[in-house]
Amino acid sequence: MLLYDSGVSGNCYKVRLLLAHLGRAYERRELDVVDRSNRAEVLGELNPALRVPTLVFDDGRALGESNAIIFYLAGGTPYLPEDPFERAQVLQWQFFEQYSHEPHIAVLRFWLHVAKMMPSPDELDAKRRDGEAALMALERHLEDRRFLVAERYTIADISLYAYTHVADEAGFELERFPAVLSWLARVKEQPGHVPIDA
Ligand SMILES: N[C@@H](CCC(=O)N[C@@H](CS)C(=O)NCC(=O)O)C(=O)O
Repeated sequence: MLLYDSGVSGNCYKVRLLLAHLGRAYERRELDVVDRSNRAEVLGELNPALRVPTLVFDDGRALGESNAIIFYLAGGTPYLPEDPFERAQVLQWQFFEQYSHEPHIAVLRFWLHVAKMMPSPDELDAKRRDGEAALMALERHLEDRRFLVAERYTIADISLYAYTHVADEAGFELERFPAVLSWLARVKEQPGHVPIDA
């Protein structure tokens, strides 16, 4: 397998983290996430969105979208429940991540920490407000739970861990979310865990 990757990307980290848990070998090809000038040339036939992560299997088939990739790779493993309702709950959190969490926390982190660009005060306020709302939703859910779905570690946790554990790089104060902090520590303790910069 070949992963078109970026070391700073939480979306790519979701794939690397699950592959590490599964002990599966793969090759990494790093793409620049700021200079996108070669995207069409490199990913044109592989991913309609021209983004990383993109995973190419040994038979030539390719898959884009971080959450679709880990949903596929987790099939038949302990990281994706068999029960149809629990599988839907996993998807619920993955859609939440892509619509209510990543567009705020990851984008603000990208601006401030990766691209080193300063958004306008209005853009900054909007990202902070919406990112905090996402962290508060996680906090409420995790106050009386160990993991997001089925009280065990699944790809729902991987999807939300990716950008939550680096939310401080976007200026979010995680100390204000104690249940989230405890959950982050539990995720980090899972066998085979690797850091984002491994
Ligand atoms: N929804 C996509 C988002 C992927 C995405 O935004 N990738 C970023 C890196 S985190 C990227 O490729 N950025 C450069 C670009 O937009 O071409 C996913 O979850 O995989």
